[in-house]
Amino acid sequence: MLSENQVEQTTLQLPADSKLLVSDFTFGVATAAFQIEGGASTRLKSIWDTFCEKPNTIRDQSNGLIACDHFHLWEQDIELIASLGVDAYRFSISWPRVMDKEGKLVQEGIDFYLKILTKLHSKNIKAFVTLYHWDLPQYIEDNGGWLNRQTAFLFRDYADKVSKALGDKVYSYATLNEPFCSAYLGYEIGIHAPGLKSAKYGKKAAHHLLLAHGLAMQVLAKNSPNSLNGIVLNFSPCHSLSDKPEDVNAAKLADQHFNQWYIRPIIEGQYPDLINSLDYAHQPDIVDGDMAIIASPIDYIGVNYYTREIYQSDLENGFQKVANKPLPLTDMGWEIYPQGLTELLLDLHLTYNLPPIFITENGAAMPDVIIDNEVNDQHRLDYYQTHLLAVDNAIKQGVDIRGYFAWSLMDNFEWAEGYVKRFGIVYVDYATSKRTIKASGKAYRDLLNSRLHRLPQAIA
Ligand code: GCO
Repeated sequence: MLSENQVEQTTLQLPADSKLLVSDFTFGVATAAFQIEGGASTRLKSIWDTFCEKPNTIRDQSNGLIACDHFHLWEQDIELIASLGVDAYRFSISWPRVMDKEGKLVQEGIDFYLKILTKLHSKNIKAFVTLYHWDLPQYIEDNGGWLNRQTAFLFRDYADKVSKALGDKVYSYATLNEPFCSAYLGYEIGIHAPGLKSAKYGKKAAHHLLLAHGLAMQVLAKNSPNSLNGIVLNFSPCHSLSDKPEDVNAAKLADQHFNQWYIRPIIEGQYPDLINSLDYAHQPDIVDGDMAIIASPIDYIGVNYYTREIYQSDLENGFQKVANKPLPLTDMGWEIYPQGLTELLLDLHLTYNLPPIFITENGAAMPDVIIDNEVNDQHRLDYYQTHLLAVDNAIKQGVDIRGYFAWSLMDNFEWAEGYVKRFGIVYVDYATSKRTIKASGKAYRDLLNSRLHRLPQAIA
């Protein structure tokens, strides 16, 4: 039983002066191709297909062959998205669906996305398209993947062909989603595809990813000058366990490795000073002119935020993540720390000369249960409530934030966690593919509708 002062809030509420209620603030939901599409027999293999086939890589031994079957259910999914009253939908293009091994466009693959774009347009929903959300074609990995400089040029070619084929139907492009995850999780510690593990690989892969981003930005500026073109990065503020100088330094070092390593070259054309103290074998292979390409102008920066991390000093590596997290935690074991989002946004704003920011992902995995067609995900709803206020707070302190996307539209393949972790504001029954809007999804919808009621012109 709840006591009187613990009344559950079943709606999302923003103060009347909230900067999120202005008519040009964009609210959306986000997904990624490999996590929802399925339809694997109609595309080439990606590194995630291969990774899933290896033993002990995915917690529930699952894969992305069917996933949410969005490949077949896309039309009803867009109806669902529209029913939530969002302004925008962020999704990714599967590179192995739209290009063949010779680097030629596959028309059937492009047609799939053209149908989606046309339907979104008919619903007045802006399309935020991510070109790379981790599903590298396996044949490219077979040639070294992101450790091979050539992959950056293959990505440029892919971005060129896709952006020409999609024409003016895309409101915004992101070149890459979270290059940190591709480089560090995929090539340095091996918990994501392609599962390589070497301290030598992480920064080399990261450099080629960043180069790919810069090359693609140049192509997008030419092919799609009217869309908002940028990149999506993930950040976790790095806090120190204590005030001891060695712990404070440990947190700073982790921040350089995991956060600043990606944003600084993009905004300032330089890696953090940490580069000077890296072992030679761990250094990225930088060719003259690369940094200027990486720093090609961007129209916006996408910020993904889930949690903060706490570090202490460590003699061997300089820093070590503290395993015991302060409560409360999400089902991923990630600390719920909304003030970290305000802190992060202010910090980025004060450190860099940034273009407008979109919060391109924010959300939480919770141990959902469905009873009588209802999912009462109170904890997720609370997570959204506190994080939306955290964004509002940052805007009020002067940060230029133009939009917010909930991760995720629906439960999906959560990478190494398989289908065990649910991030959706819509529940997916994987046996039947049935979708059910959770309490958090209804609250999100009601918040957006109340806003549209106040400002009927919100969807331009
Ligand atoms: C990410 C990924 C998502 C994850 C989400 C939760 O960009 O990190 O885009 O694919 O599902 O972050 O871990």
